[in-house]
This record gives sequence, structure tokens and C-alpha cells, in this order.
Amino acid sequence: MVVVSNRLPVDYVGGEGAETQWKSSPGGLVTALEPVMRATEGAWVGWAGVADREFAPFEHDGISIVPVPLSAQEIEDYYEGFSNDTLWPLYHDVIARPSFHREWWDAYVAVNRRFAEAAAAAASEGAVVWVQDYQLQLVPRMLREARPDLVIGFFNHIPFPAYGIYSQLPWRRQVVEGLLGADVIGFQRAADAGNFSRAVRRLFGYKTRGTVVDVPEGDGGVRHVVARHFPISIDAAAFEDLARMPEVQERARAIRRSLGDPDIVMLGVDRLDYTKGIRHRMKAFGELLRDGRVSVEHATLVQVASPSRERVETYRQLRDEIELTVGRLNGDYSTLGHPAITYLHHGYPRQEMAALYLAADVMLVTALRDGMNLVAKEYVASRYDDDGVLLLSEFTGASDELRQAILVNPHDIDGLKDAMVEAAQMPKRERARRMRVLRKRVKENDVANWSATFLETLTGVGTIDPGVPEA
Ligand code: GDG
Repeated sequence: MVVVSNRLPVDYVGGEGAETQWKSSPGGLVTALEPVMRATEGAWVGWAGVADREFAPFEHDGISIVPVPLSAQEIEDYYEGFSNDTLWPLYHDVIARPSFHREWWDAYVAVNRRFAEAAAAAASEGAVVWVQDYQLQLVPRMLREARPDLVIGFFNHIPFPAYGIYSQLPWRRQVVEGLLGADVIGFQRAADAGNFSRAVRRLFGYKTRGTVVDVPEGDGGVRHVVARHFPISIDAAAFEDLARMPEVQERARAIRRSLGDPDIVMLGVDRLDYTKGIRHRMKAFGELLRDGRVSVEHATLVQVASPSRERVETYRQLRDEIELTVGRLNGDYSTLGHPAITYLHHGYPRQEMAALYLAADVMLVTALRDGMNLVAKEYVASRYDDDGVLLLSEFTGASDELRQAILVNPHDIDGLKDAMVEAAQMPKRERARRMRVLRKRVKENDVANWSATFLETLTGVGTIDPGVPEA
């Protein structure tokens, strides 16, 4: 098996030649795929995270790593530009305005071709190749053209927008064509798969039956492509194990003490991204303080906003806005020893994240649009004590599964305020009842289950039943 993703599962940490050093960057995808990769002597194709450097392929922890080089200019145009300033805002329902630049598109095509070539060279006859995410949507078609023997899967980690929005993309046909090179195209939600099928029908007029798209081939035949949802998840057991560690529990108590021992700790954990609704939740919390519905002695908000895409202008502006809001709210409402908002612009080790989850009475996930949102699932997985309340935006993929959360529309600030108060006041029995159902769901569909389901579908193509129609 060959996995292709923008970033490799390892980071370059220095050294030259034989001294070159690498460190694993543990993420959900790596955890899920590691066992399969080892068992199949798999290869991982991706960028090492440093510009203008070529590295020879090497072995790391039983996985063969194939680095793809990117120049500083390509990082600007393909990654920060087309991926994160065109596709990202477009696919998240234009919450921010997407920029369309032809030079960015050219770089996207060139870089996708380089990834496809590297994958083609790494794959043995008849291998399974699994391409990840929106940065590499042209790779499936390029790979199929070079290597018709391969079985090709693609998984889109972010939403796929409705056609009215998608159709703004000047290269809308090329992108759909690129994706249709795969045998199976996976999405987070049934609605995303539905949006994709509609785009296929509108742009190409191909027939779709349930989850199957009939793609005409040059020889007059038809190739069946499956487009359906495979909701991604987390390594739930690993989060529970972390949360059960005595030192993590002690750390959770210490966190609460350091916040002035309030009755209610509310928590947000996000990459600092405009899709996550951080401003909306701060506005709602600020108004609750202003209205006197909560006081800083009673409730406090901790916001971890891990640094992200800091070279993209929209992200710089967002950071300024959030930091202005935090400063104002703290200036207006904090008292000595009782902060209104504790804002942390850092990344933390996973153990600290588990302690934060345990310390939080209310977890605020107020994304305006989010493919899945793993933070919601991590919170649930950590709460082995069946306590805590998850407040979850309807616009996350996670809300399809986590129905026992308090579901909110984050654009409705009054509704959000009421939901925050409801969460803070929820009786213990009700909290436990909801959390048990949420936990059952997250444990049943963990990330191992996700990858197994995707790969079973991929290796079973040809025998696929059209199944039920997607929404
Ligand atoms: C994309 C899609 C989809 C965050 N800060 C720290 C930290 N994190 C970890 C969280 C979580 C992950 O990063 C974020 O995952 P999310 O799913 O919440 O969001 P995106 O980064 O936008 O991910 C999303 C996902 O892909 C998977 O398909 O769910 O919809 O947008 O795991 O815990 N981890 C650590 N320190 C931090 O400070 N250790």
C-alpha cells in the first residue's frame, strides 16, 4: 500500500547526509495506518516540511518514506496559495473570500504531478494507493493515466461544498476530473458525497446511481467510481488511557486551581482558523458576562488556539481580531485571580490536551463549517468519568454522529448563549446519560474502524452494490 499526503508522518529535525534526523509526528492518520503500512511493507509519499531540500527515500519505524521536494515558491503558490487561500475558504462555504490566481493553479498542477510521479514510482504492480485531502485532488487521475494497474482511493478531510459555491472555481472541471481518477472517493458526511455527485452530474452529465458514478472510458466502456461518506475518527482508546493516568488527573486539578477554582470551566481547542467560530464563542461568552448571566468567579473560558498558516493574510487578521477581543473582555471583566478568558496561542503535548479535556465542564465546538472536528471526539473519548457537556455546532461533520451533544447554530448568538447556560447548568444525571451515549458512538467508530472500512470498500471495488442514495 502507498499513502500519499501533503505532509509526511515524520518531521525533519536536522543533520546532513547519513546524520539526517527524523522525528515521528504522531497524528490520527499515522496511528490508523501504521499497522496496515507495516503489514503490507507500505510506503508513505509526502513533503518533509522544509523548503528547497531533496531527501533520498528511507526507512522509518518499518515504513518506507518517500520525500517529495517543494521549493519556497511552490510552498507559497501551491500550499499557502491554492490549497489554503483558494480551496480551503471555497470548500468551507466561502466564510472567507477565496482568492483565484492562475499562477497558483499552475503550481497546484505541477506539484500534484510531482506527487503522482513519486507515488507511481513507489507502487508495485497492482498496489493500493490511498491519496489524502484537498491539496492533492489531481493525483488520482494523473496516477491512473500513468499506472492503470493500481487501485486508487482518495479521502477528502474537509467538506465538499454545494454546487452553487463549488462552481465558482475556475478549474472546477479539472478538479472533479482529477478526483474521478480514483476508484473510491471518500468524504466525511453523506451531504459532502451528495454535493460531489451533483457536481459530477452538472459538469459532465455522468450517470450516478446511489453512491456509484458511471465514468465513461475512452474505449466505450464505463468505470464505476464509488463516492460515499466514511466519517473519520480518533484513536479513542489512546485518549481514554491518557485521561486515566494519575498524573493527567492531577494536572487537570492543578489547571482548575490555577484558574481560581471556578464552578464552570469552558474550553475551546482549535487551530487558529476562521472556520472554527472562535470569535462567535467569545462574543457569546462576553455577552453572558455583560448581561450578568455568568460572573468570572462562576465561569471562565480557556481558549487554546494553536498557531496555524501564519503566512496567510486572512489568518494574521483573524489572530489580531481574536487577540483584541480577548484583551477587551479581560480588561472589562477579569478580576485578580479570576480571568474571564485564558487565551493560549500555543500547541501542547497530547497529555496536556487530555488534562485540559478532563478539567473542562463544557467543551465548546462552534465551528462555522468543519469536515469532521476531531476535538469533539477527543473530548468525549477522554471523559471516562461520564461527565462533561459537549456543545457542538451543527455545521461540523461530527454532529451527524454525536447527536447527544447540545447542538447549536453558532451564527445565532442568542441561541449560543442559551446553550452555553444550559450546558453550565445541566444536572449531573443528564450529563452522564448523554456522555454515555456519545462515548459508545466514538468507541464503536474509532480511527482503526474508519481506515478498515475505507480499505475494504477500496479493495472490494468491482463487487460494489450501488447501495442507498446519498443525501
Ligand atoms: C482537518 C479538518 C477533520 C490542536 N491543537 C493542538 C492539537 N490539536 C489537534 C487536536 C485534533 C487536531 O489537532 C485538529 O483536528 P480537527 O479535526 O479538530 O481540525 P483540523 O485541524 O481542521 O483538521 C477536520 C480533520 O482534518 C481530520 O479529517 O476532522 O474537519 O478540518 O486532533 O487535538 N494537538 C496537540 N496540541 C495542540 O495544541 N497535541
